[in-house]
Amino acid sequence: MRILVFGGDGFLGWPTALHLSARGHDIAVFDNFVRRQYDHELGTTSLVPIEHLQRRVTRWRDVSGYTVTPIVGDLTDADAVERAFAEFDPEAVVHFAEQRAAPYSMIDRKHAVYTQTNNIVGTLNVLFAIAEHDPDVHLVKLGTMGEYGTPNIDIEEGFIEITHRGRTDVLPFPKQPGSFYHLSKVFDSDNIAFTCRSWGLRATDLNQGIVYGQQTPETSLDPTLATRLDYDAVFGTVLNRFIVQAVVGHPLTVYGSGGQTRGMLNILDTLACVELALLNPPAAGEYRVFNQFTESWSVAEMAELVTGALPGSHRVEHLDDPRTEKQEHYYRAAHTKLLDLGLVPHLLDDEVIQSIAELVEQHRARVDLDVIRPTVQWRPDGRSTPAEVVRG
Ligand code: NAD
Ligand code: USQ
Repeated sequence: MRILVFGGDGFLGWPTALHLSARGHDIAVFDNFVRRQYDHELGTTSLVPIEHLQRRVTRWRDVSGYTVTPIVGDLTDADAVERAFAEFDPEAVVHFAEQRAAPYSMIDRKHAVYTQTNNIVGTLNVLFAIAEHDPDVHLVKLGTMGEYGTPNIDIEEGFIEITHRGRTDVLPFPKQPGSFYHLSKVFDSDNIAFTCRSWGLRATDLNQGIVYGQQTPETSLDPTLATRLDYDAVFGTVLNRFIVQAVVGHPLTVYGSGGQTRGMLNILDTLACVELALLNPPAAGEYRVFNQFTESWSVAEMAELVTGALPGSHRVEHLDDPRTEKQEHYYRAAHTKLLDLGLVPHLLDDEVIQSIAELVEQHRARVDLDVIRPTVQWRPDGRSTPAEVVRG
């Protein structure tokens, strides 16, 4: 299959591109390197050194014999997107190319506007390019479990059957996202569903949970092929952060009580899920949603798991929660559709944590302790989460 990977220079896009290339697909990656610019803006960098895209693709060709075509472009530039479609003529596109950090989107008005403009306009440009170039192209779009928020009922996979005043329909599951970033994904989902309904496009919205890990069989072949690993308070995600903190002897930064529960998955399962979605496309006009995670953990449980798996004594610190989020809440989300397609999950255990910790150990000299504590507050007045929200 000819697959165009938007955001193919990022944490997940690059290893996904290699995974698909190694399986014989014809891959192009499209990226504007803005993720590398956020590092400059925030004064941080990936824990694992990463190479420039040009060096990455050259090394991949040398190591594997396969070609990945790099395309430098900005998704918010419609002409650049159209050119990429015209030149590469994809049969499917995988869209990772968004500003993906909730804290970054909450820094201030400028960052909220940037996040929503970048993400929503970029996705609209992809939808128009598909419609104009070839409506048969399958769009695989990375969404987020955070679109649903934490309702006090079971979360379904995209849709819920509702009976109201004697009439029944299957409707989109209600959305209660917790940041301007998560909101951008909700707007994307509505735009994608609308274009499937009205233009007959075919799309898979992967509502992904929080990814942990960094190494994949392809990126491990050579240091030049490594993907990034973030541990700072803006882009670092909870489990990878806790492992880095434990390795360098920093207290584990649990926000609030730590009862916040989230769907999690290993980076290896991200690759497998995207591949499964591509190999099993929806019908023309179908908008489908898969909840892409393999197990749920609370933040406090993850802290306990990390401290238990790694040698030495570790301290867990409960910080005032900089976010507005429920810390104690019900959480049960369906995630059977990818399992039905054949996903065999890599579950979280001591060994997985120890292998990530080994990698961190190799690069521990690069850890900057100054970027670990959270600085971005959800409320412009800087006050912490109101008690009724914390209780759920
Ligand atoms: P990332 O920031 O490492 O990668 C995104 C890539 O997209 C970057 O290389 C960036 O330069 C590029 N990009 C952003 N805006 C662009 C634009 N306008 N034009 C061209 N390129 C652009 O993020 P990631 O962790 O790899 O996440 C990829 C996708 O998966 C995102 O959509 C994210 O919301 C989603 N996701 C990630 C996680 C996670 O835990 N990392 C969890 C759930 C969902
Ligand atoms: N948290 C801590 N301590 C930390 C870091 C985070 O307690 O040091 C808590 C947060 O308060 C939150 C939870 O851990 O309750 C998850 O935070 P996170 O930063 O790991 O994840 P999140 O902000 O939700 O965003 C990440 C990705 C995003 C993706 C999302 C999937 O950055 O791209 O969409 O995970 S989900 O959470 O399912 O929405």
